[in-house]
Amino acid sequence: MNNIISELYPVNNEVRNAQLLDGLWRFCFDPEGSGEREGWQEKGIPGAVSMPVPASFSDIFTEAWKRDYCGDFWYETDIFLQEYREDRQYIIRFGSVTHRCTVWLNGMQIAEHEGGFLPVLADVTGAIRPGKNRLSVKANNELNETSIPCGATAVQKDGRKLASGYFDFFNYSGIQRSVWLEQIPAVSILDYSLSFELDGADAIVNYEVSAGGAFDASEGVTAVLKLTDADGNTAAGACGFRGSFRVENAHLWKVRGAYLYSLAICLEKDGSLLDRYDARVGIRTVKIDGEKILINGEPVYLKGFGKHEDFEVLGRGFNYAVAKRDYECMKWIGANCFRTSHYPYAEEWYRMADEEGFLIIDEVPGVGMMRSFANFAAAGAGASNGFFGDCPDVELLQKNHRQAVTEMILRDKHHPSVFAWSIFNEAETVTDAAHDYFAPLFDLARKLDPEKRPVTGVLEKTSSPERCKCYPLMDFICLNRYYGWYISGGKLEDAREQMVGEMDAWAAKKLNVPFLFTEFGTDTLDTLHKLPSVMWTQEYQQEYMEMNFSVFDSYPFVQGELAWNFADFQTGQGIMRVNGNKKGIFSRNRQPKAAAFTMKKRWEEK
Ligand code: EVA
Repeated sequence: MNNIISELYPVNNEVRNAQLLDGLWRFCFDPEGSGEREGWQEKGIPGAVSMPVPASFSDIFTEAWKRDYCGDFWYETDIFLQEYREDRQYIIRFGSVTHRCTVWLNGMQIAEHEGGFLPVLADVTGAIRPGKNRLSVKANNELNETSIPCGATAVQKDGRKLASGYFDFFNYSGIQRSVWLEQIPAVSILDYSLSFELDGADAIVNYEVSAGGAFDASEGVTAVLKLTDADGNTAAGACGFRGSFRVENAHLWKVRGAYLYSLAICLEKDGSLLDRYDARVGIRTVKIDGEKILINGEPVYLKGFGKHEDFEVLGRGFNYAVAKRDYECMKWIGANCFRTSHYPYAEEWYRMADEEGFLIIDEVPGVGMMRSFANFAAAGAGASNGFFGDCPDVELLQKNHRQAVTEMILRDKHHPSVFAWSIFNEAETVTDAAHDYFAPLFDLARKLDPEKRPVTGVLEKTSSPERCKCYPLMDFICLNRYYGWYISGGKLEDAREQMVGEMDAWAAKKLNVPFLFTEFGTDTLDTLHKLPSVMWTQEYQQEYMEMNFSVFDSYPFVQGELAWNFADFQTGQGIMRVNGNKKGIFSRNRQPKAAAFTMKKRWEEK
């Protein structure tokens, strides 16, 4: 765990410098897994080709074996440092490396990280030198039942490995997010936490700042905070490592009406500046009150999508233009929320959501905890298994899961957009072993979050009101349901009856918590029309949505609808997928299908 190095997003100011290392790196596969033994970290990688960073390597090549490659692979680049300063700390920060990596600088190991969707941090103070430095990364994208997401790795007849995820998205891999070299003061701000209370027109901001390096607070180092409004006027200030301050007539961050303050957090000694971190702050509160979700004390009905980081050629590589287009499409359709299904996204997504006023359910890669690549279908057919009872090393799995929850909350707790944490998607939840596995992870999330946001998990069909043992852990309940697709496909009236049957059973429990539909949808080809409709056509997707909406509207505890999926996305190959999952309301190139207009009409009125 990288808990000593700060997770704070890189900033540039008078004392901090963050240099992007993105661009064309050198790349090679290492199918024998022999690179480290052969000293590639010292000698350089053999037979390298150029590879864009950030991007998944998968859809860059034209050969199938490279797209489907599973095993070790290497990236390498040169970093040029003009001057080494003794009073600075040097940090290399990868937004993520999927799914695990070891990193060297000039042949010296500087980091090792498990988990493919959260930052990899390396303190290279002392290791980096003036002039040219070689940065080498050995990454690996195998899947197993002790890492998250879960899956299996098979060896094929030709000796090549093949990953099969217990999940429905392509196992995109590589350095998929930006890489930075940060230079920060030797005495530096490690972390800060904020929480908010509303008091009439004012807000009380409770804060805590932690600092590290060669310093001792008793030696006269102090934290000084200054909050500035969007017009550049000072709104509040405070001194000391913890405390609270009042913002008079606070301008609140609202859903689809964002307002961000700037917060300068400074470390000072005898009036001189040691470090400064520039944060953006959205003042808002989150609360669950009975069946309602309250933002700033007001109920909000969630409208939006489960998404993926996914696009042509880039794979899961972050790209500002694609992300911006997604926000524009979501605004056009009247959405206000999305879930980062099924892993924490690149941090730029959250920074943009803060600005655009979207709510986010932030999800760890706790997906595939059911031994089936298509549990949504298997479950529909009544299948289920006790994943946690016979997982090969449940303690190791839980350790990796705990690490992901910790790193996600440390990374994302500052975002006003993030209003809830999701601990799993469609895990097995029907055994006592599942409950015992998840309970400590829910506790951990509650403990780590200074704002005590709601914590949830996402339930598939087997997790029924009668059988699920994990819903009592959740602050609100998320259901993924495909009545009219995997169940009673093509028979929407039968589907409605079954769906109502299940909803009546939930209602009878009188849980007095909000419910969200976090997935519902139909595979739909953006080229296919038919009257009367049949499955896979755009007309069917519209009728399915209308049926679902009418059921949602008859249960007041349903407080949101996140359709599956925002856009079509790549999956592995199989008879259930036509070059990927086609449940998008938008096509993969972000154009609306017919149902988008149905949803726009509803969401603009709701
Ligand atoms: C689907 N169903 O069938 C989706 C999957 C998703 O892509 C699910 O949570 O239940 C899963 O990953 O299209």
